[in-house]
Amino acid sequence: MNSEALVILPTYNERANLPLVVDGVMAHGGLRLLIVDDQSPDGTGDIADRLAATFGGRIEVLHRTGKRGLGLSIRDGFARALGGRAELICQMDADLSHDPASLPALIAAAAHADVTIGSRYVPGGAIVNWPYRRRVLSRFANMYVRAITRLDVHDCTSGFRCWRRSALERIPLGEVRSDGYSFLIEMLFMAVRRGCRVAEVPITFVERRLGASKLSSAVLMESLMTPWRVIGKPPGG
Ligand SMILES: Nc1nc2c(ncn2[C@@H]2O[C@H](COP(=O)(O)OP(=O)(O)OP(=O)(O)O)[C@@H](O)[C@H]2O)c(=O)[nH]1
Ligand SMILES: [Mg+2]
Repeated sequence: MNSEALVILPTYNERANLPLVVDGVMAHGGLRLLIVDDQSPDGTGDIADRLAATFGGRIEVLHRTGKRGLGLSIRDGFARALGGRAELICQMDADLSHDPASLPALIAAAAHADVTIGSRYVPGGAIVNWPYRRRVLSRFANMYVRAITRLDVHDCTSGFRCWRRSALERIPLGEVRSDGYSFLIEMLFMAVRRGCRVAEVPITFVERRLGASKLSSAVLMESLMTPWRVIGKPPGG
């Protein structure tokens, strides 16, 4: 496997999941890990430090302070990664919804794309244990985003991605304003607008079994507005 690949793992209250995800990522020889914790009240940050000590040198932990947020965390992770030597920079959730076993496929596809997406909505992709309303919401979100932004991507809201360093370097990270799903949409739109080639590889997304979701209605509302903002037009305009 590419020895210059780094995986960014944002965490907030994932103490039960983190050791399992870390084991899964570390099972792939060449990979390094950057855990970005937002001062999780459940002590995930301490667990991350212990894991970093166990896997000497392959894991770094970024303890964020200040405003918490998934988008802010991944942005800080990207900035840290670009300051290092990684040629490929992956991002994935730490709640076991994204299977570390899919990382080699993502990384392999990155040979021919600037950003590769682990996709639920290409042949071979699947979702396990999501209630009907979550499936409908996610499908609707993707149709909505595609219709407004004209992005030719089946899963615009997947947070399982692999970026080439050169693609991330093209994006002015300081200008990315949104959080949650909006952050994912905005990053993808900016990348495509700057000429990045997108590939999708099928993944099986599994609903989290441990810990609590941080998905809020504010995050969903923001996602409704973001496609209009990124294309630079008011809704309906
Ligand atoms: N550093 C950091 N990580 C976060 C924050 N919010 C969520 N995360 C992490 O981001 C990943 C995705 O969060 P989830 O709570 O699973 O949100 P989701 O996947 O959109 O929602 P579900 O589908 O319900 O799981 C997980 O690894 C979380 O621990 C945050 O504010 N800061
Ligand atoms: Mg999740």
